[in-house]
Amino acid sequence: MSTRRGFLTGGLAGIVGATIGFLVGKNASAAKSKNSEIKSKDVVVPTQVFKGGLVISTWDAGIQANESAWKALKSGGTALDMAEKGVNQTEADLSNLSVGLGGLPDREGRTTLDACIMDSKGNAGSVMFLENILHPASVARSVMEKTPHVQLVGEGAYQFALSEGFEHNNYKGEEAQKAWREWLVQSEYKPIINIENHDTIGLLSMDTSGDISGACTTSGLAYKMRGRVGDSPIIGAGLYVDNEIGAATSTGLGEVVIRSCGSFLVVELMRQGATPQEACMEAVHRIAKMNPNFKDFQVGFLAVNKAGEIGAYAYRKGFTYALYKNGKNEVYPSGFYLE
Ligand code: SD4
Repeated sequence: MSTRRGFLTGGLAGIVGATIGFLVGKNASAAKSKNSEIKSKDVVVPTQVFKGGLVISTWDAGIQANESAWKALKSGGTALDMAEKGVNQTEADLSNLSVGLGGLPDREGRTTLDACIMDSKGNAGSVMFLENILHPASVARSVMEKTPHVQLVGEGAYQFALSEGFEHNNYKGEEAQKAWREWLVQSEYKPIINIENHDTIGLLSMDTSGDISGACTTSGLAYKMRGRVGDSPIIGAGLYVDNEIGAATSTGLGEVVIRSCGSFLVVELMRQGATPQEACMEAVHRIAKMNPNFKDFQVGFLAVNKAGEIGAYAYRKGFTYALYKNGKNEVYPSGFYLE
């Protein structure tokens, strides 16, 4: 047991998680050594795989995304189809101010989109700083499936999208444009917690074979500098999937997530034996430690492991997530760090 928990520090040390059925893998003998620190070579191999299907996604809007993901599963889709179709639902909701073409624009009044997707085989695709395309997550899937690359940016991503049959879309959200014009009066750039109505959608899906995929899509921080890219389209930051272990996704201030390789960190912590909840907490604690003088931000992580256990934790109060599991699709508040 001490090997499983040896790496956990500070506030997590006393937490006894509910992880079930995990074995330390081929380096079990190393794990049994006197050294209570888990060795990086140790792999915690799940012995139990959840096959009931599951979707977890960020914020209240996740509830509709989960429904779409579930529909994809029911019509024979894979975990990857679930992830794509799930977030497509949110992208198509033009009333959403943080995802898709209805999202709040950058300082120059232009909405630029970031998205990525990852499948159960470790394949990944991403688009960043993409304009005038309704479904960036689907373009990310095309990057993954049809190019030898992982990331396409800006004009190149846009041209690729057109070549794949995605249509140019001129939509400019009235509400978003109005908010931007109001912002212009002071032109003060301050990422504000939850006020931007964080709705970035990060979604993790498990199909009935127990395979995991994920997608993350956003219009990013409101009134960002032109060209700014957040964590959401960055593999390992906004999203990471390791089908052997589990997956994680993030929302909130992308800069702090990128600097901590947040989603990759969460998955690696699970690999070393943490429950999804412990892993999300440790990632948030680490971000808190890295940013001791800067408290005016929000960040939240979601995670799932092969056993179908989930984790959700945020820096501040207010982060919610939607979970579709065992026939129920409901929104829950996450735990949080800052009292
Ligand atoms: C970003 N993480 O661009 C995104 C913003 C976000 O809900 O999550 N908003 O930094």
